Amino acid sequence: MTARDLALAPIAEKVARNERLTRDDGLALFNSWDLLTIGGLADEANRARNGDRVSFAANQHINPTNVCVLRNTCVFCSFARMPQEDGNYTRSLDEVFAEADAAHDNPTREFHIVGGLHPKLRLSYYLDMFRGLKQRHPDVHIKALTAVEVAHLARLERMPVREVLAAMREAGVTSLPGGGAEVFSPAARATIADKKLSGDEWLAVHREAHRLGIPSNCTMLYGHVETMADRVDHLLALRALQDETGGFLCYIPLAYHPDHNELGEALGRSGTATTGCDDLKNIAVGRLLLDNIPHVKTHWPMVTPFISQVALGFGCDDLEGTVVFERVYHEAGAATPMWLSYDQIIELVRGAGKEPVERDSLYQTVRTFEDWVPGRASARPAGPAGPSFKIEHRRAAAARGQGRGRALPVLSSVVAELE
Ligand code: V47
Repeated sequence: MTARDLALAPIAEKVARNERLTRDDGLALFNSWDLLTIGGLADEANRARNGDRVSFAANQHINPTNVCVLRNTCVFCSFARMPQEDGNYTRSLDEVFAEADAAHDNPTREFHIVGGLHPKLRLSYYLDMFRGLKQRHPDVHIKALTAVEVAHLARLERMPVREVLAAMREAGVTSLPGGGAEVFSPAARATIADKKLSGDEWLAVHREAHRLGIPSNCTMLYGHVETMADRVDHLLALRALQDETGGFLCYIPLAYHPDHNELGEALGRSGTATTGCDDLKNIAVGRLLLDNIPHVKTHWPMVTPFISQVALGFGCDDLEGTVVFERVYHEAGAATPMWLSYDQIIELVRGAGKEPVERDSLYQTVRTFEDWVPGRASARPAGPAGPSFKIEHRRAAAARGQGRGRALPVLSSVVAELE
């Protein structure tokens, strides 16, 4: 393929030779204006690996609690609440089971379970949840708890991370989601997620999981204060761990949403999420640098189903699934639908000229759709009914007049105002 930006010509040759890209190549890609060349190269790399297949899981997101001890220091997050803050919630196990029961009349294959770092919820709460879900829905895979939640439970229980992971696996967890990675750069992390576990600690939890035979996903949160070098270094750290363990199934770039959180306010970004070009570039560069991770997923609740459809031609072979009810990004201003039906997902994939494949959490094929008749799919619910399932946006700390922990470089003016 001929690059229009001449800086990309050597990279195009490497992609054609299936040669590993370097840090400088990553920087050249992120710094280039030539989106179509970058997308074309990523499409080439993806087709060589996955052909025209695009997979999705019929999944259901469940967020057991939004109470989080990092509420005041993860300034990019709009989901978390203090224990006494308006809008805080913690589900009983019966409530979680009732929410999951929406799966009975629907073809759910995966529960995606992530939430806040609750100061009091113990490991036994989560293990009972996993066992109860497995008992009620034996065929549904459980993808649960980010590395951050696992490390939090290990601290709370004074147990090694390895033992927490082994207990989760025993209770029915199939894989770990990729959240909590944010961006590994210590400088960016100090600004956006000061008290969260470090990049090395995040990688250590995934390394432990992989050693135990628990595969996982990985993510990068982009579009906030990170530099292009931060992005490349983050991707190279993921690639290095994958060389070591082979345990990552999928990479998902996560587009920062700036509404109802302190970072968006401090940056003056409320209402302005990432651009379509940057969303597509992050997908494509992820595909090109992560030559050892089998799948790249586009997360339509964040970047819109429209951008996700285009992303399928920019190196992506996996699409976020049916979801049912999404809180993390909708709290932060995402204006996308809460869920997509089977029909909508199949149409979206076919509209991109690709072949839809339903998969399970381990990327095994569940079904293909040659004989699919639109309209016959069981409709997905619009989320469980009831007031606690509505999104009630958090008021940012400044508006509430409550202070955050300590001053961070980029946010110092906002913090001064708060203190
Ligand atoms: O770690 C939080 C992100 C993640 C915002 O493995 C935000 O399949 C954008 O784990 N703007 C949690 N992003 C979600 C997660 C996940 C998501 C999708 C797929 C998978 C998977 C896992 O959500 C957090 C953080 O990076 N997040 N706040 C925000 N304002």
